[in-house]
Amino acid sequence: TAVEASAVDAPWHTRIRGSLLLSACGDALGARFEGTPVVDPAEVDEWLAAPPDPLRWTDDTAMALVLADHLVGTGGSVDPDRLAIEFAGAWAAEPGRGYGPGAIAVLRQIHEGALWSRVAAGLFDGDGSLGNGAAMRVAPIGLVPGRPLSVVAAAARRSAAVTHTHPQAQDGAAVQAVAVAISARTAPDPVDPDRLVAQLAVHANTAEFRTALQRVTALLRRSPDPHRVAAEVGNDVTALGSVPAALTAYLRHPDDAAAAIRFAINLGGETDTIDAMTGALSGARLGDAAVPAAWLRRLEAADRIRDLGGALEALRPDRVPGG
Ligand code: R7I
Ligand code: MG
Repeated sequence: TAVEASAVDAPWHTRIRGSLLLSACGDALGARFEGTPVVDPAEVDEWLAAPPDPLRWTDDTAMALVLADHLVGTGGSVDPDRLAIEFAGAWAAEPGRGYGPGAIAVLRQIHEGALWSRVAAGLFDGDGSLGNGAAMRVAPIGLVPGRPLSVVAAAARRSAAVTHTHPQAQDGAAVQAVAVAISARTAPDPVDPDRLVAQLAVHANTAEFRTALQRVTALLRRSPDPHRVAAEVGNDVTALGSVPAALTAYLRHPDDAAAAIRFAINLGGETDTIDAMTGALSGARLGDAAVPAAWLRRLEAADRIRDLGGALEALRPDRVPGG
């Protein structure tokens, strides 16, 4: 229809803002159901129709905004030493946002003066965290204009490393950032799920992640309901158990932001983070006009998020001197 066509034809700058705003909405809306193994869809519908005011987001968005600010400050690249200190500062200022235990351990030590490179790799008996905390915050890297996808993936890994050194957490960040970048760049064509997932698999280094992405492709052919998606690709706090789930929720409703967000919450489990990642993808494709007004009006710090979107857009190569 004409309405759908214009929504999917959203200009670039509205897509950057749309991604940041819808991700924050998804985080805030999903937080209510975080840790609920099986959610009641009727309760979700009620909640989405009349969410509280203000709609308060969690660590996912807090860290994404730090990263967006960082990118604006550096001109679009990742400086891990600075980024680590900035993340730690945001945690210390607002420790009650719902940070994961591994993240808290790293951020506390960095805040006390430790080098990220000395602490992040030591987490979980030296495995490094495989939590979804690097993927949940990575969208702004995919929204920096004009970067080749390989550069997006590399920057995502660098941003992940300050807290998440496990290869699966790094894959989660790289795949989510590249997915956001592709979603922000490829309108107005209809989404081709097979093609998108294949493009993402190129940026996954671990066999586990590539297998999970193959599962997404197979699953989408069967138009799965949320229960089935959670059972087959997961809905948990790991990167492997949440990035493919968020991608699936987005691809079930690529042209309807509210439906994608609802689908992600109905997965249950780690709803705030899965919803934040789904929102980042959906908003990147559809632009800020697709963010439901009832959510946007209530969203905590919506003006700051919008301004950050504008500042990221200003990094467009043709607007940066020498860029
Ligand atoms: O990844 P992280 O920042 O957590 C993000 C999640 C998001 O959903 C937020 O909204 C918040 O709710 O938490 O924090 P981490 O503590 O590094 O990782 C999350 C969890 O993953 C850990 O608390 C562990 O339960 C698990 N985990 C691991 N378990 C075993 N072995 C992470 N790494 C390992 C591991 O190597
Ligand atoms: Mg959270």
